[in-house]
Amino acid sequence: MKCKKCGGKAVIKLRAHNISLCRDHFLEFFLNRVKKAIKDFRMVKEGERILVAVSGGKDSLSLWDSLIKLGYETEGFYINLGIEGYSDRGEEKVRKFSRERGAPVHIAKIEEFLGSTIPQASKKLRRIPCSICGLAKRYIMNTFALEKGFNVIATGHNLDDEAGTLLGNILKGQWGYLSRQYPVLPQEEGFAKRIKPLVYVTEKETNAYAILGGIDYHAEDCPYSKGATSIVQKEALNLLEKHSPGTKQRFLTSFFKEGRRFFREAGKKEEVSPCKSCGYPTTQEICSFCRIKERLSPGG
Ligand code: Q46
Ligand code: ZN
Ligand code: ZN
Repeated sequence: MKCKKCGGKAVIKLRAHNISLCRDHFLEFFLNRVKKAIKDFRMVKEGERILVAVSGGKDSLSLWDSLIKLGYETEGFYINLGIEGYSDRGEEKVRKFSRERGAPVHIAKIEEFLGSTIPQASKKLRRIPCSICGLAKRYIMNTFALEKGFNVIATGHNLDDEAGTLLGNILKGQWGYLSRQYPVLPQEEGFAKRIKPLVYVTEKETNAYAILGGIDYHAEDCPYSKGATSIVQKEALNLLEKHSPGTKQRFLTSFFKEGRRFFREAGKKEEVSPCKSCGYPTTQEICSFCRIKERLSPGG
């Protein structure tokens, strides 16, 4: 197998693009895909500071690495969820990456915001950990970004994640979510802009980028991610992809270009106003984060 660019020894075959590439040309290919996504969706304006949400895993560290290589001004943000062993090992990888690249990272502990770790909160409220975790991460990340003057929050969702979410929303008939599924969500009152620069690269490509690029990432999955429906949806898409390479990319791109607009009506947002307790935008009097925090407090 030879590299299509230089004739050297290829290390990866990309069936969706009908090419094989050597290490160096693959790393270049990956960066070009990230660059193209940023340009196609006009994700970043000149001078904008980017806060990169990092977990220590291959996606978020590959994202941070590529943004640094593409010359963006970035800082990392890690939230330690207090999940025994797993969270501390993730934090270690993030700190190491930050030291090696000379890129600043901010570390937050969820307990400082919520008064409990994710496993404690889940037990006390009898709710699945992910439902509290997702909401709390979004809240903490957003308030931190706005407070510190970051215009943009970047997350490591890749093509497989986005195509899987799209399939899930269609299967569940969540039409309102469909109109808001896009790789860039603009800055709105009380919310920082959110971007997904890995939307054109697959999980396999991101994995290869992390390994070939020498990124020391946290290979463990969160213990609560097991059995998630999203994994089954991704597997279903991989089966289709195997049969017809390029399916995932076509599915997602045609939705962004053509399909999404049909769901605009369903996605009309309810009026938001500042939370009476913390000022965060909410459709209710008190935001969901404050309500969870209240229930977790000693007298709650
Ligand atoms: S939501 Fe759930 Fe993830 Fe939080 S508890 Fe783990 S699996 S980390 S993206
Ligand atoms: Zn080559
Ligand atoms: Zn609030």
